[in-house]
Amino acid sequence: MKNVFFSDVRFIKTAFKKEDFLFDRKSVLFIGRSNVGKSTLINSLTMNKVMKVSKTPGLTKGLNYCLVDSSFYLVDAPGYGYARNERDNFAKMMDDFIFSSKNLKKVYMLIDSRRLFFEADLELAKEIKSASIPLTYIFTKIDKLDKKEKYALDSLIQTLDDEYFLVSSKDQENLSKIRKNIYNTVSK
Ligand SMILES: Nc1nc2c(ncn2[C@@H]2O[C@H](COP(=O)(O)OP(=O)(O)OP(=O)(O)O)[C@@H](O)[C@H]2O)c(=O)[nH]1
Ligand SMILES: [Mg+2]
Repeated sequence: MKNVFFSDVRFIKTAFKKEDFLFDRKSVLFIGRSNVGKSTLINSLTMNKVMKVSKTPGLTKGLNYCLVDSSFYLVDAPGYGYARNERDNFAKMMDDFIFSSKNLKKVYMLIDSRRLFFEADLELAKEIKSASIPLTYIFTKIDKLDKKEKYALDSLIQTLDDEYFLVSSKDQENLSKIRKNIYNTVSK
């Protein structure tokens, strides 16, 4: 397959509860701790400033739907592990989304490659697998790694059974692979 580009990209809406979710098209979901770079990645993939990005964690609220080429949704989730009082709401919303979305084809879990896995990541990964939804890890911010961190990431990757990608918002290299992966996922 040649390079895949997402040419028509539209922000559709923010959903806060089950009644607001969209089931009319296939979707892929981006999750991860606050500040790992979910919204940045969606903007890089779409080459569009469709999502809001900030240095301050906790910016994205609700599930943000972005429609690509009138055919599928990229869904940006709020980060976890930041605002304590929002944790219960977040857990309920994600449970609803993961278990009620027949059209959810894959979850991309973003992991800050300097920090690697936290307990919350592993718990959520377990839940996604229990719902039989394919899970792919994306390690972000690889431009920031020092030697020791690179070694830690390499060691971790060797233990992974699941599909994964490495990305940096400073480097276009792996974006094309991820676009292809999304395209193949929603074309099945
Ligand atoms: N150096 C570097 N910075 C990045 C990268 N990806 C994201 N960032 C920065 O990380 C910060 C957080 O990015 P966001 O995309 O808002 O993160 P998020 O996961 O959507 O955060 P929440 O919505 O709060 O959960 C921003 O300052 C980005 O510019 C990357 O690959 N490399
Ligand atoms: Mg965000």
